[in-house]
Amino acid sequence: MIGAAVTRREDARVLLGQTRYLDDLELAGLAHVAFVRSPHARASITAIEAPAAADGLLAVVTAADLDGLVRPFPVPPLDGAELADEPHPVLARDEVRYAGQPVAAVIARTRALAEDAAELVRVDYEPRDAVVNARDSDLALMRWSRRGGDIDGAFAAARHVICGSYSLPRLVAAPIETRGAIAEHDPGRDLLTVWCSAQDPHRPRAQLAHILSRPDDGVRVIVPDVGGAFGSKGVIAPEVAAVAAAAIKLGMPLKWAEDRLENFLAAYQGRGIEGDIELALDAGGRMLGVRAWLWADLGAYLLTTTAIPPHTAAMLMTGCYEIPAAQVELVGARTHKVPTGPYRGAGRPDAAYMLERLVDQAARELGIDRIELRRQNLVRQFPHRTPLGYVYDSGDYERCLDLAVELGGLQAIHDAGNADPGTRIDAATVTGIGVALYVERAGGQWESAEIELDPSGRFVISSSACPHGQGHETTFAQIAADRLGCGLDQVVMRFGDSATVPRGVGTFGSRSVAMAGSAVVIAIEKLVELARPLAAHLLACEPGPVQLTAGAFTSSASADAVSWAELAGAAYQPERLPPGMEVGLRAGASFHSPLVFSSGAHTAVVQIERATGRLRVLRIAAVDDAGTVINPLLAHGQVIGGVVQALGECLVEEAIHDESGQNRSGSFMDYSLLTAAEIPPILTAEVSSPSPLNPLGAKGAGEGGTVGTLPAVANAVADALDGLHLDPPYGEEKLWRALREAGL
Ligand code: MCN
Repeated sequence: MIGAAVTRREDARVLLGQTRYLDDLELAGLAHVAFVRSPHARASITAIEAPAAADGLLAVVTAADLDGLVRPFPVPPLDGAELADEPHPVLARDEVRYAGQPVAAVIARTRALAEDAAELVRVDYEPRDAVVNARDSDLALMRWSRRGGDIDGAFAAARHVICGSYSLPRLVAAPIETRGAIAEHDPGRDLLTVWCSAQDPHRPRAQLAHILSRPDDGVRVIVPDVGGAFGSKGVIAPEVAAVAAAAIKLGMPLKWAEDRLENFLAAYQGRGIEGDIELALDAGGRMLGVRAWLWADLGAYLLTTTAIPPHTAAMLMTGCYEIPAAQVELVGARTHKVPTGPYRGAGRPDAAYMLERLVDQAARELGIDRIELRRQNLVRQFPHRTPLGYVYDSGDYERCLDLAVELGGLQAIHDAGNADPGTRIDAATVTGIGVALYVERAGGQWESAEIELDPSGRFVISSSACPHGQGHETTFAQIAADRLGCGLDQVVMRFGDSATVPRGVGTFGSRSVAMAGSAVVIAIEKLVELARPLAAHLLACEPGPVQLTAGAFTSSASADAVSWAELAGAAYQPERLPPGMEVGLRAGASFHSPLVFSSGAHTAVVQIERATGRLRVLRIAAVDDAGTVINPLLAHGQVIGGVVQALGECLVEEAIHDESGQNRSGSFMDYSLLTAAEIPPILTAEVSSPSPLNPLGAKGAGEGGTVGTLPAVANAVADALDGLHLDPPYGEEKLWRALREAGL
């Protein structure tokens, strides 16, 4: 089953409309919450006055009402980073720091009445000037720096030093299902239950336990079906914490289901980073060292994971190259905008974009072919410790590069004598080709799984990972069926309820298959060990030579075989058990490992219309290495989804705040996503360098598409513009002006 292109078991439910998302859930006596939000990016609050009464109004809850009940968001330490004591508050109290920040929760019998009543809440603000650009901010929420190898020596010895400045705008994750939660407090058991549209139950539970100063088992989080997250539901919304606290305080179950405008305004955003970066090379083009100064626009406060993407970007600054020395200085600036956090790729595209643009510039300035310059400097020996301290477990970067060049038809363009962009101009268009490689940090930390053979002979597996579109219900069942030798339909997967699934970390960072999938493997190994004595007993032989082969237990000492179904029949009948064996067959395991590193090479061919500046991506070739792939069909879907998100980032996506901190891209009228009609042919191929760090050999596939395509397209655009650098998104006006600047 491992490596089989099985179609998703969950799709029938999705297609028949049988899924149940947060807003589909109802509870008896449920009241509804709407939020009063700050209209200003920066202001002092001098007074908040609730209406005396309004139709259906039940309560107005402000920060003062939650005194003693809530603390700000937890912000864990991060790898030597200096983090300011500026955690996101649940509700704003004396000041607001971004437009859209929740100030008061208004509770009414229906959502519509709550929204009407919210308009009657009077908040007096004293507005102040907002800081919107990271480099203008003199307030840091985060500082981190590291140097490794002889960086001064590298730059002193360099024959060439190539410099570049790059910038990526903020993006919105835009999942189809927006955020939301239902909270109910049972005072008898002092149990808070929160149904939450989240990536997993564990992190929301830990965040709520911290914010509400409750023990872990005083909070139960249930994740229903989730309509996408793309990183944006790893940290609970401050609104969810407010809903939970208000449900406890008021003693009534509450629901908040966010609308699209709120999601644009107040859901944490992704990217938003700029950098100056320098590459030192010797006369022959060998890379000696890299130095980077990064400014991340972290927004107004630290959420639990705000500091992680820029840290990941900083750590990946040597990419897939054998660069002996590196130095990175990172400032996470405070601006008066909604905070940032992980968005698909979460720092990896940022690093790949800056480094791969710079490598292209180096190739140009040194007069070396850009594919050759890359090939010459690739990491070839694994494990490889980067000067910044990551240890790459496995990979075949050269194979990825060769395949991507071949798949993208770049060789043919070269062979046709069209390598020089000058020869690719015709009356109507200019054409560019781009190549980029990437390394993707994946896996790490730990996950767990529990498996039970139930009396009917089905395997019920509870996993600490939690799907929100990836297809774990199929993938994890494949892993189990493979190891158990059973059919897929004999495996039942359970996810997403902190009261019934084992503890774990969560679904993010392309880590579920490598970590939680490996936990399933180990739990199965334990189950098989527990089953062997029972099988031996039923075979009337010694357990020693009993083995599981093709779904049945056999022994050299017996001609018979015992199936899992027979074991299930016996395991719950004490009189059929060998002496000392417990009733039932169940096992649990956790798995931990260091990070694993996926990788890949993408190429892009683009054409810019000279009269209009319109960019057409003609094709993308994506070659990705996720180690052992469990389900090539689903992994391919992940790559395609990621590539399309990256194309959106290249072509149209940009979250814009004006100079007063107002969100100017607050709806789908102003923030565009690509539609299927705008997607070029995406050619994919796979390289497989199994990871030595887990029993599956698996690495991550969930983000690679977003990481490789951005720099490939950016390099292709620069190639078309005869080397002129532009940051995305590549809108028509920007390209039209650039064509004129480049004399094209
Ligand atoms: N897979 C595989 N073999 C591997 C690795 C992955 O077959 N060696 C396939 C499996 O089908 C698996 C899927 O790819 O279910 C993703 O696995 P993995 O790379 O382990 O990533 P996670 O399951 O941890 O998912 C997280 C990742 C991230 S970080 C974002 S962001 C993202 C993504 O998944 N958000 C998504 N893909 C998404 N897809 C959907 N539909 N919706 C989102 O919100």
